[in-house]
Parts: sequence; C-alpha cells; structure tokens
Amino acid sequence: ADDGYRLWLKYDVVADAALRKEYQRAAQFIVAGGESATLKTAAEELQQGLQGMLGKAVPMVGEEKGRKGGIILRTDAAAAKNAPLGPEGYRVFTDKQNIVITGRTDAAVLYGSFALLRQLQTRQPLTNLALTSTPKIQHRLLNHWDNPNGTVERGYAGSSIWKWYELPEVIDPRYRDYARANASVGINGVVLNNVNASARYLTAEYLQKVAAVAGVLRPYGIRVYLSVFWAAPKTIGGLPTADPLDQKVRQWWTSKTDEIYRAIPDFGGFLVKANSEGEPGPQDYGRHHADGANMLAAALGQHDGLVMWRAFVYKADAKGDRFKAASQEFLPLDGKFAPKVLVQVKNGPIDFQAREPFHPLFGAMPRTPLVLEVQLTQEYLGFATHAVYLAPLIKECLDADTHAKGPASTVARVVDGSVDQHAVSGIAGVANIGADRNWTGHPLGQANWYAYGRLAWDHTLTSQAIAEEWTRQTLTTEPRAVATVAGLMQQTRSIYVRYTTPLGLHHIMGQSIHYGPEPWLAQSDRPDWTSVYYHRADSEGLGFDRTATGSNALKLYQPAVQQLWGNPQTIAPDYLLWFHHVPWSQPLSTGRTLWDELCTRYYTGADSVQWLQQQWASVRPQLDAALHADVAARLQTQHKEALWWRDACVLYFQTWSRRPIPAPFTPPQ
Ligand code: GCW
Repeated sequence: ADDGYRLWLKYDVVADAALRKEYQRAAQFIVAGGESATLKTAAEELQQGLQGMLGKAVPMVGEEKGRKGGIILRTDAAAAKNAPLGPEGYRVFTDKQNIVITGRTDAAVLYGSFALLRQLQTRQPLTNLALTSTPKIQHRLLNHWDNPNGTVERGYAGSSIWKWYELPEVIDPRYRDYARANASVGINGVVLNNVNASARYLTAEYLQKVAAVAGVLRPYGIRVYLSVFWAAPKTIGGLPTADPLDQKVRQWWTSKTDEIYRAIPDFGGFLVKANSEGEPGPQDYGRHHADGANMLAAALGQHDGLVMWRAFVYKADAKGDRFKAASQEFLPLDGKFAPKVLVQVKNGPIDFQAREPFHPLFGAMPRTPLVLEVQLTQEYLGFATHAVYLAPLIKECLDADTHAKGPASTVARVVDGSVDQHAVSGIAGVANIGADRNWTGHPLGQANWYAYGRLAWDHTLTSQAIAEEWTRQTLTTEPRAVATVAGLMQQTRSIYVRYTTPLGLHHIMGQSIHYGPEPWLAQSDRPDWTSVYYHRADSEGLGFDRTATGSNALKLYQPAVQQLWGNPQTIAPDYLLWFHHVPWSQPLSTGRTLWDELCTRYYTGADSVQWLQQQWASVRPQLDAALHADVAARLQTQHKEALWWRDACVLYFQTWSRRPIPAPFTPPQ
C-alpha cells in the first residue's frame, strides 16, 4: 500500500516495456561533473530515480570519454551566457547523444536534474530534449508556523517535523526527504519557526540545532531563515527595552546576527510579525514598522541576508474596516525601508479566506519589494478534511491586475519585481506539512505543496497543467484517470467556496477554530473576529459596503479596479458581497435574485461534493487502494460538512431575508 511518504518523488518502475527500454538507452551512466555536495546530491537523486523507474542501477562514471547514452551534469558559468538563465535557471538538452544538464551554479544543475526526473515520471519522451527554465521569483520560501514544543499553529498534519529536543545530535532522515521534495519544485528557503515566535530559537543552544538542520538542507540549495520575537533583547538579552532606536538594542541584534552567521554562514535572514495580534513590536516604543525593519537590516550589515517584515496588522475597531488596516499603516512607509527589507503581504486583505480580492498593497508600494504570502495549510479551507486544490486560488491572485503601471500590472509582476524594477523578489507559502506519515494529512494536500513550489518558480504555469503533472507523478499515469483526477481537483476550490462563502461572503466560520459555519457569531474578544462584522446581514440585504457610501476601502485600488468592482451590476458575482450591501430581492447577472442565487450556490455547492465523490470513485481501479480509500473517506466527511455549512448558513441568512428557499432546493414534503 502507498502510505504517501514518497510524495511526488515515487520513482515507480515504468510499466510500458518499450518506453522503459527507451529510457534505459538514454540513461546508461551519470557523470556527476564535480565534487560539490550539491552536484553529488543531484547525481544521487538521478541514480535513485533511475534505479526505481528503469528497474536497474545506473552507474556513476568520472568522465563520459566519448561514450554515448548518458547523463552529464555540468556547472558552467559560461555555457549559460547566451541564455538569460540567471543563477538558478537550467538547461537540459541532447548533445552528442548524451543528455546534458547545465546551469551557472550547482543548484541550477540540481533543479535541472529534477526537471529531467519529472520528464521521466510523467512519461515524456527523452529524444531531442530542450528544457530551459529560469525562476521568475528569487526567494521562494516555505514558512513553517512550528513551535519549539512540536505543535504547529494551524497545522493539521500532525506535529512538527522538526524534533528540537533531539537536535542537533539526532538528524531525522525525514529532513533530507523534506529537502528533496522542496528542491524538486525549486523552493530555496525555509523559515523554520512560527511567526508568533519564541525567542528561544535565538539562544546559543537552539542556534546549534538550527545549524544542524541548515546542514541537511544546504546541499539542496535551501537556506534557513528564522522568525524573530521582537522583544528578544529583553527576554533573552536581559535589556530593559526592545526599542529599535536604542543603541544597546541595536548592538544586541548586531552581535546576535553575527553569532547566527558564525553558526550558519548562509543564513537567509529574518521574518517578523510585529505589532500584530498581540505580538510586540517597534510601535510599543512609538516607532514605526520601518524603524524596526531597518534596525534588523542594519544588524544584517554585510551578511547576505534579508528581512521579511509582515504587513498582517489590524486593529480591533468595530467602526473601522479591517480591509484597510494594513494599507493605513504601510502606505506611508513606502520608500522608507532599507534595501534589505521586503514587506510580506498576504494574498488578500483579511486573512486567507476561500476567496479574497487581491491585497490592495500590491501595486501601491512601488518603492518596496513585496513578498506574496499564501497559505498552504487549510486554516479556513477545511483543514485536512476537505479537498481543496489551491493552485486556482493562488493563480487568481497572481493573475489579478493591479493596474499600478497600466494594464498587465498583475500581482505576479509586482511580486517578481518586473512592474517596479526591483532587484530582489520573494514569495512565501505557509506550510501544510507535519509529521503525519503522508506529510499533509489529506493526500491531496500534497498537491498544494507541489503547486506552490511550481508557481513560485514559474507563475505562468496553469493550475490544470500542474494538477496533471502532480497526478501523474503521485497517483497514476493512466491518461483517463489523470484527466479525471486533475479535472476534479480543478473544481474543488470553487466548490468549497460555494458551500461555505459564496458570492463574496467571508469570515463567517467557527470562532477561533476557523472550522465549520458560525455566521451568527456576534460576540467575541474583538469585533473584527465576529461574523456579523463581515456579512452585515439585515432585513434589507447582505454584504459589506466598501464603496464610497460605506468604508470606501475600494478607494485603495487603482481607478480601473475601482471601476471593475465599484458597480454592483457589473462586478463579478464571485466578489459581490466583498464590496456591496445588496438587497435580498436584487436581480443579479445570473438572472436570479440575491437570495435565490445565494441559496442556489449553497445547494449546488454541497451537491457538487457528491460529484467529487463520483469522480473519485471512477478512478479506483487505477489508484493505490489504501490511498484511494483514504481520500474517499475524507470526501464522505466533506459531504456531511458541506450540508452542515449549507444548512447553517441558509437558515441563518433566512432569518434576515424572510424568503423561502427556492423550489428546486426545498426539501420534499
Ligand atoms: O491566519 C491568522 C491565524 C493566526 C496566525 C495569523 C498570522 C500565525 O489565525 O493563527 O498566526 O493569521 O498570519 O499571523
């Protein structure tokens, strides 16, 4: 039985004998082309993959010496001169009947090796190979929200994979498999700990542990970063303050940073959540975010590291609009950040909802490189129980046009630096990884880790293509089953939106757990954690007016976007209630009234889970039985809970609309 541990790096034997022969002919030996740890890693990965897929060992040789039919790894600064490969881009091509994998750096060759393995795993021909690819974004990070005690904030796949109590002496072999998986999709940095950070990671004791992990990840081209607790100079430094303009505080961070680089020479840098949800920060001392970020940038000094400063901030203001909070704090700081600082912005203005409009900071801070933060762990998307393939969600954000510098100023192009000509760029995915045997709890959750990496590397890839690629490597290569699985994956996100938060509803889920429906929630520690704050249902209608007659958050976007979303008649229904308070009786572009459309989406959404179940059932013969049964069982739960969402929301909103559930959905008498 497939326990899911091998992820998409399964390397199962190629069943088609003719194709296997073709592959065997093309891969008779490997030339590692150097002694570096990364090149050795690449060659070993090829050996492991080929051994599995070809069913026989492929030897490593020192030089090809005129031999043909082998794979040659070659790090070559000059070879890549004509093509703009950058430091990480690779080329895989056929030369004198050998397959050459080349790039300017060893890491590039490693990425090329994984690209070749992907060709084999997806059963593509190897004749006249010409694969060329360069990452569009420089820093492609996973953010772990993992705590020192082994828990994972918003993690649904077991405890943390990092075994801090055993490190640095015990190196869990899993760290290496984790590195392989990341490198295979081009992830080149990982923040090991939660943004709600413990200062403990900065102690000498823990830095040794972090260094040990960094040692495992390094050959895979992955650098480690740490989230920092702002008040660390007080809690572990013994200082009376953490004021970023205090000389002793600055000195403390500088020597701490030097200490980190002595232990981890290629340390990536810091991620900071400050003055957000109760975390300490520079505002505690009357300073602003840029004071804080620039102080850390100064501490980094000549070290090759970055500061990623999060923009996820909002105040408990019943009369305000949380949608605007980050813009209010950060827009005035554009141009005030030091060169080593990037501001990290969630995809949407609220918090990883099933659908959000793109964050209005994208395109609005031209002088600051912005990191896009997306969430792979399904905090608001059904944990590890509901099947939600996230590539369509991520793409929706990446492809959104900010119009910052005219049309085609997409979020993707803001983030990759091309809109504002930034020299540095980054993207972050909040990991969905835990110590569960299959890494992600829901077997299909693996696809979200995979898709994130692929999109971080190349945001022009389509979700459909990534779904197919992942399915072929992970589940089956049988073409009809691949089409069925990829096809159902493509629908999962919009189905989830329909039975939970259709038409632009948001933040109506269970309090603090963020699971299941609780649209009636009116009391909480903070007004902006209730549901009624967001849906604004009353006897007239539903939705948050963010136009000029309401909070006017819409004004944060460029005029072209305001135009697109400002008119309730022309805005796409998917975004409607994000921006408009709409009468229950209002006819929508779908031909139904708001109330009827709302009911229709809840009912058809829940029904569609049965469609998912049918599609999944149809591929049973092609899939591993245990894995198939696992997903089938989760889909059963998902269907039950889709009905729960539907009934809770429709019946609750009905207390305001006072209208009957439209005929096709009325339960039989
Ligand atoms: O999504 C929310 C979560 C918090 C999280 C916070 C953040 C790490 O509910 O658990 O804290 O956002 O992104 O900082």
